[in-house]
Amino acid sequence: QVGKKPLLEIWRSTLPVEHGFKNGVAFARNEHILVGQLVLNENDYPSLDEAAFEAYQRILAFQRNQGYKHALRMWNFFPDINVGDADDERYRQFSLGRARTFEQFRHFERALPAASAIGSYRSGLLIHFVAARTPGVQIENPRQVSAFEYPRQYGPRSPSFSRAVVAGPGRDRLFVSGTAAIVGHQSRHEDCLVSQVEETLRNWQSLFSATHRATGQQAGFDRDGTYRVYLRHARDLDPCLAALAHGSVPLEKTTVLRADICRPELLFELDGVTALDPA
Ligand code: 3EB
Repeated sequence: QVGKKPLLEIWRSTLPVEHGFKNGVAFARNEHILVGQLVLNENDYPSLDEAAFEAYQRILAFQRNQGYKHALRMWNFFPDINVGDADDERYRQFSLGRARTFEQFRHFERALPAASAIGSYRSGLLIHFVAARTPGVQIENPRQVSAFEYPRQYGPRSPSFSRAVVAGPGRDRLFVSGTAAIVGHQSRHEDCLVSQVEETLRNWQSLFSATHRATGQQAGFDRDGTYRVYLRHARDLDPCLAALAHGSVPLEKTTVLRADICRPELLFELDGVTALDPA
């Protein structure tokens, strides 16, 4: 954690909010969006693949039933994300189950939410989500192969997420997925934290440009946004913060978490939500 802030993010709505707990999902909603969380006990399922499949079945059904059928953003947390060899790695098993749910929908690659997949300390598969009544605008990164088109070497199914999503109806928010030092589909700068941060910030700038091309709206590291760093090694904190400040990331709006990331060689990942000027 940077400075003395509490480890807390508060999402405020200017519209009336209702909240509740239904079908295992804790949620809050206003007239445009639904936010929620689901926790599954992995021991109730034969595998993480099955747990992820079930979690996504339940979340997507919940969103539809509530009338917010457009999934915009998912955060996925589970322990031991890098444990297991090759296709048995837990991240790849999670990706398999998640993809088996999304694959049931036609043209699902064009409507995937932005996402992050992060190693946690606590047991259980924890998923946070944002869904909306109106569709988002998918943004892909020309510097990176789309995750849903990653080649077979990264697992039995490609990861089901978009690089970023512009949220409707006002197109006033950009949800940026967990973004790391990947160019094309390959990890870069395996043993250099600072170079990974710099490569990641180039990916963000490329996403900001792609957003401008898609919507005509300016996007950037604005101070109304919130940002989250996932850092594999606590010892990298100081050089990480220096590289972020050099890249104009607003540190006072950034939460830093010590966490494992979905490829073992990645040391750093950044996700966030930025404000967009009205269209
Ligand atoms: C990557 O770009 C890095 O599986 O939901 C980033 C964001 C990553 C989301 C996910 C994975 C996910 O492939 C890993």
